[in-house]
Amino acid sequence: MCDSCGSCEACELKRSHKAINILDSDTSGDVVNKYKLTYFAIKAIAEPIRYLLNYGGIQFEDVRIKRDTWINHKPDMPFGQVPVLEVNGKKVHQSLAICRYLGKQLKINGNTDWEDLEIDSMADTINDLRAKIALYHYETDEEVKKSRKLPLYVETLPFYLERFEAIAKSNDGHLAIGKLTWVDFYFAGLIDYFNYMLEKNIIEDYPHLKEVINNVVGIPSVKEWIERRPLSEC
Ligand SMILES: N[C@@H](CCC(=O)N[C@@H](CS)C(=O)NCC(=O)O)C(=O)O
Repeated sequence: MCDSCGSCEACELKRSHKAINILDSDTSGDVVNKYKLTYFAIKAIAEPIRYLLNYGGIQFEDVRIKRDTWINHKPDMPFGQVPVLEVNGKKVHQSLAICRYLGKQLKINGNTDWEDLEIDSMADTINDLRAKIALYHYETDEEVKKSRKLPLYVETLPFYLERFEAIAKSNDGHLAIGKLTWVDFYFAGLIDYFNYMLEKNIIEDYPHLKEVINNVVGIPSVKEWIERRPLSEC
């Protein structure tokens, strides 16, 4: 048992209490927060948020909209897209901003503005990589898609992954500031989506990136979520 490892039973308990305490309460002290996460029935860009909510012991309604009914829900979303997190009826969009917010709430952000900057810059870089992969994966013109494939696999991917690997190595199996932060959850939550879009395990040859993932998915509450979450292809 330890007080700060982040993954033992004592830490889990402390975290779930902390998650409840940090949330707003009404004047009687009763916890009133209701969390609802709306997305499609896939992991993709909502899964880092689901990991963080589970890590924090925060109960949430996991709403999974079917593609054929999406058109009915779209007008209800602040910018017509999902994921959308709703806290006591207040809606907020943008997956990265939501992860950052939960990271702060759960105290897995930086201790200084500079540390927050280091975490943010990694998160934005992961998001840049996501955009480049998506540009290839979602291209509908087969010729254009083909022309994007080689540069993506041979140049772009190694460019990012080699740098991520070096960062993970020098940060003791984390992507920033040498300890578990929300950007580790961001990467671990997105990795299945990356692998799906690229049809390969992109971190196969990167042991320190595997460590980053394992440091997240090995946390009991996250592990438990992975075991019970609905199956989805990406
Ligand atoms: N930058 C936004 C992107 C949101 C986004 O692209 N959502 C897609 C699903 S991954 C969506 O809602 N698509 C349906 C639509 O645009 O009608 C975020 O990270 O939350």
